[in-house]
Amino acid sequence: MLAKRIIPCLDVKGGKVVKGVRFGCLQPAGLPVELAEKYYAEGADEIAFLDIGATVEERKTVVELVRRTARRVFVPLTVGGGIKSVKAARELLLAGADRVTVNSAAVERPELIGELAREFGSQAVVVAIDAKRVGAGWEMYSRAGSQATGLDAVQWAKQAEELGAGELLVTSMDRDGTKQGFDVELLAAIGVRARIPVIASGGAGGLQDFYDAVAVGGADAVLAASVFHFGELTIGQVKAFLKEKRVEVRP
Ligand code: 0VR
Repeated sequence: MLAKRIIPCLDVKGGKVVKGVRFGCLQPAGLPVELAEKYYAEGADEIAFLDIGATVEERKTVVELVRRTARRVFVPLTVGGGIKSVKAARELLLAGADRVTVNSAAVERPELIGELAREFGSQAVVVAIDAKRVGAGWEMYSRAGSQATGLDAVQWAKQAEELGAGELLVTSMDRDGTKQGFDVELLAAIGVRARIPVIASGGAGGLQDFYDAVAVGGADAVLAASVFHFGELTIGQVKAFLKEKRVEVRP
């Protein structure tokens, strides 16, 4: 059984780590490289950077952040936010990222997923699914949660896999930053359809949430931001709890 991965997520805007609730009211949450080093020292299995700024300037800043982090942090770095082309992905991978995540650009041009997979291998391509509950299902959102796409999130996840995605980063917009727990129904709905790994994201509030994401939601990895940035939980505490519950984790 593959170990479940714990992935702290650093949402970056203006060169600083920020954290909001349901993709809004962003608060400062620390310095990116220092925070990444701290989480690496605490035993993070991967580190995710999400560039939520919208400008070209921001993109240059994030490339530099990745370059500096990759010299100090020796676990896989996954970087996303505004990636629209193979060229932009290559710049981040050459700077030291191991994988890129795409959302809006893949919704607008689904063939981007295959282009990235053919160029870098599926293992370097994560498709981010930002989903909001609508009726009995979930709608896919793009553009940092601002644009309803009209797409069914579960269908889109399946399509992303068929197009070449190596992993799915499934974020519940309803739960993001709320610490009310993951949307395990969303995770399970996608997990039963997709053969590729699913990273749970959005809503981590306590130790039990991490367990529920893997045991009930079937996630292969768990991403969190608020509880780690605001010092409510450490990665060590999460891993010890999961180990106690007989969930395989990397020491
Ligand atoms: P927590 O609930 O704090 O653990 O959030 C984890 C995860 O949802 C966030 O770090 C991140 O995926 C939220 N995403 C986006 C965004 C936040 C602000 C603006 C845009 C985006 O595009 O994903």
